[in-house]
Amino acid sequence: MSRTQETSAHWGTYLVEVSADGRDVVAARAHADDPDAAPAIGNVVDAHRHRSRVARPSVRRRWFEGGPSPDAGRGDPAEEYVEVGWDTALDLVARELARVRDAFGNQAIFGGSYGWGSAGRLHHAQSQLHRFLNVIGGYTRSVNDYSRGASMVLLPHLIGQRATADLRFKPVSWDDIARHTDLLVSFGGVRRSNTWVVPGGHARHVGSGLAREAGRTTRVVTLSAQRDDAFADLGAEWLGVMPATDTAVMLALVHVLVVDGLADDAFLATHTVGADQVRRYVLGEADGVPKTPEWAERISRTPASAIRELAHRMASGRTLVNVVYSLQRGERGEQALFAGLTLAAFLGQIGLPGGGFSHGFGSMGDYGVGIAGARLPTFPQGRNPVPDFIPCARISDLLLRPGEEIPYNGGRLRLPETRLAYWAGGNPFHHHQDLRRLRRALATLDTFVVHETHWTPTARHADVVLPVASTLERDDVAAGAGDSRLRASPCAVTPHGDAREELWIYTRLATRIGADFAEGLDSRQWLERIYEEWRGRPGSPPAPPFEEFWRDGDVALPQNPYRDTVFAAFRDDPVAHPLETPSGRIELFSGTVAGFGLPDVAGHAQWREPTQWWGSPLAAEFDLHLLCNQPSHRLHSQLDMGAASQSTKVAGREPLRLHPVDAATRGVVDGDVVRVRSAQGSLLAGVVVTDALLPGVAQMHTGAWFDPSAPEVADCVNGSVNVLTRDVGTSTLSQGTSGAHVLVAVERYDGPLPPVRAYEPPKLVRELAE
Ligand SMILES: Nc1nc2c(c(=O)[nH]1)N[C@H]1C(S)=C(S)[C@@H](COP(=O)(O)OP(=O)(O)OC[C@H]3O[C@@H](n4cnc5c(=O)[nH]c(N)nc54)[C@H](O)[C@@H]3O)O[C@H]1N2
Ligand SMILES: Nc1nc2c(c(=O)[nH]1)N[C@H]1C(S)=C(S)[C@@H](COP(=O)(O)OP(=O)(O)OC[C@H]3O[C@@H](n4cnc5c(=O)[nH]c(N)nc54)[C@H](O)[C@@H]3O)O[C@H]1N2
Ligand SMILES: [Mo]
Repeated sequence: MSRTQETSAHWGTYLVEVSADGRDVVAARAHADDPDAAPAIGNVVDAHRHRSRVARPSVRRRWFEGGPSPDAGRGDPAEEYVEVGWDTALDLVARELARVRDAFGNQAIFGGSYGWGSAGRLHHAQSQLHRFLNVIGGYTRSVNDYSRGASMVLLPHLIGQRATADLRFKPVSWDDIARHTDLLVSFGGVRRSNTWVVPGGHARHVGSGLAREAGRTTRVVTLSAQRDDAFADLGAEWLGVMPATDTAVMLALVHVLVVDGLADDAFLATHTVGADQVRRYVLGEADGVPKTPEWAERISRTPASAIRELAHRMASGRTLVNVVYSLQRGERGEQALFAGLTLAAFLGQIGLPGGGFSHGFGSMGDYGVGIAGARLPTFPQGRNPVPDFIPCARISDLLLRPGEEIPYNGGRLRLPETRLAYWAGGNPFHHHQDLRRLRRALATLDTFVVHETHWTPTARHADVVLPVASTLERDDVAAGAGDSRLRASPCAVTPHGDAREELWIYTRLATRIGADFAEGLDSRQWLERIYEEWRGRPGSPPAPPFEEFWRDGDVALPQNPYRDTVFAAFRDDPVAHPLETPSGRIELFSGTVAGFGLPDVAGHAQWREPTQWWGSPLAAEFDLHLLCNQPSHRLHSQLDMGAASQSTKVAGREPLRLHPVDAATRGVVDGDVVRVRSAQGSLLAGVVVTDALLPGVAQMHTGAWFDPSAPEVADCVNGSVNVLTRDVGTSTLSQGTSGAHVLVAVERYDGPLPPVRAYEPPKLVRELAE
């Protein structure tokens, strides 16, 4: 008899059916009461016992035999791994950590380990690793994320820390939009598929339903290069804009507001600083170029008449300006955010219900739910005494430019020399840009240790791979921001092969290095401890003792809608409730940022040409603008071998969407294989022809597993977009990722088709002594 139980992932809470022997997941399905379950659930069964699971601790043979050393062979598909027992593996890793620490210092260990891992609160891979590295003396860390790398640095200068946090955790609700907003103007789409994901997962996916409701009463305009960015039920009007050019459109909208007398001068005078500099800039007094709709059309291809009309519509009622994350995930990405905030300020509605500015509507499923996030149980990470850090997207720079300095947020960061990198819960060969460069960067290490469930491309670059138990193989608790329930996510099946919980691994590694990781507790005791600590904290919701919670399977979280935002109070009285900026107001001109004297970011929003846009000189050779956005049928690269993700593939590889005109000029049709080239690298993809794109724009999702097995054909034969993208910071201010965009050339590929080998494990040999 099989049994069915609940489990939780970033793509939601769902049910798994487990075989009678407790070994296999035989089915995975949505909860009956989940109104919009994620298709990613359909990947779970195949991925769980896939041959790409890591079964035993594995050591790259050349490292095993030759010892720690820089090695350009890392990631070579021909590299062999030696499977060893846990004692051998733990001895090797402990000895190497101690060597690096003692010979070079703890800053020579990079433990940033960016990545989403899995949803549980205890087995949170990064927290576990950080605690471990802290107890052995610390590590070089990373800050910010790949999602909002530019926003996280820029916004605090413009609106202060607390208002920045509100934009993320107390955004306007769909309910307020339905009730108050006449017009929602979204730069970048409100994609239904992106709302399937919430960090920590949600008990039910209510976001798209709320959005649909709001769409009944609120007019929605999306500006995007893709018509189907906004989901159909929203009934949005589509305005085409070439990627990476929104800033020009936003500035032109401000221009119209100014010259047609539609700007809210009273609000600008009392609640902002810098409106004059913006006015001078959009009128062309500063640089001789008035930022008219006609000027913007030449940059964005958005019709000037549509821009002019939109400005008038925006000024005629309650309007919300939304900028999704992707706009700032590119070179000069700060500017779109800065200009979007500036536009909202000129409309004068910031702080009004359903009006003003939002950032990230449609980017994650927790936006718009409108429920204050309850505090959740957390695994304590301890303290890191090492001061060194990098913005997370500067990982290749860290390894390739030791001893150099890079500009960051007005200061300069020294890049320490790194000997060992330790990654758990992330897949840099999914998330980072310019994978050929990343490969060169990793070649500089003495040692690369990776904890993984699967033989991901990152694991295949590691010297030591330790197999970890998946979410389905351990007890945990899960919830996301604004969630309705804190849920037990009990172990469903026995671990694959010799896989172990990370807590088990770190406990033993720490002991070998003479440190204490777990304070004598096993993972079940830790689970109880973080739950009880949470329950006992002032401000936590009423919750039963752990045993009762575990038996019941969940506890309700308070569902309090919030209204008390920083912006609402600031709007009412900017003197009594100033923002945490130098002026206390919204800084449309930031003296702080201007004072940094950066070559690429000024004190106010500006149109700054990136290298990756259709008007750049590069476009002569690379004549299509490729959007590299989030996949609908998986989370990033996770479970890409599963049925749901594979169902989206074309010719067995990641699909590339092309406009019919662009397909015709290249002589390709649906189902063809193409070679896609950028200045950085090349890949194979399967073609989908659609008129949902603007001509000149192509689109691929991130997350196909990097497959370097046929370099004579392409750098990746499976379609990982990050072989194409450019590894350069958004700007010298924030140093975020530029992964959202890249210019490419596309041609039909008629040669012999290499097989996709991304989901095969490497050649494994057993250590003879074991
Ligand atoms: N070109 C381009 N690149 C992008 C983006 C883009 O838009 N365009 N988006 C960026 C963004 S916003 C993000 S957030 C990143 C996402 O990048 P990542 O978060 O690195 O991507 P994931 O595929 O989620 O990688 C998580 C890895 O953790 C592993 N894992 C799961 N659970 C556990 C666990 O318990 N322990 C351990 N040790 N491992 C576990 C999974 O097998 C998987 O390999 O990608 C970024 N990269
Ligand atoms: N199903 C699923 N959902 C996810 C994720 C996932 O992996 N799978 N990942 C989650 C994560 S970690 C994050 S950070 C969020 C990311 O959330 P977003 O950054 O909002 O998501 P993207 O899909 O990268 O981009 C959204 C849309 O923006 C448009 N776009 C891109 N560049 C431009 C531009 O320059 N101008 C305009 N106007 N539009 C542009 C693209 O058409 C794209 O479809 O998604 C989350 N949601
Ligand atoms: Mo993200």
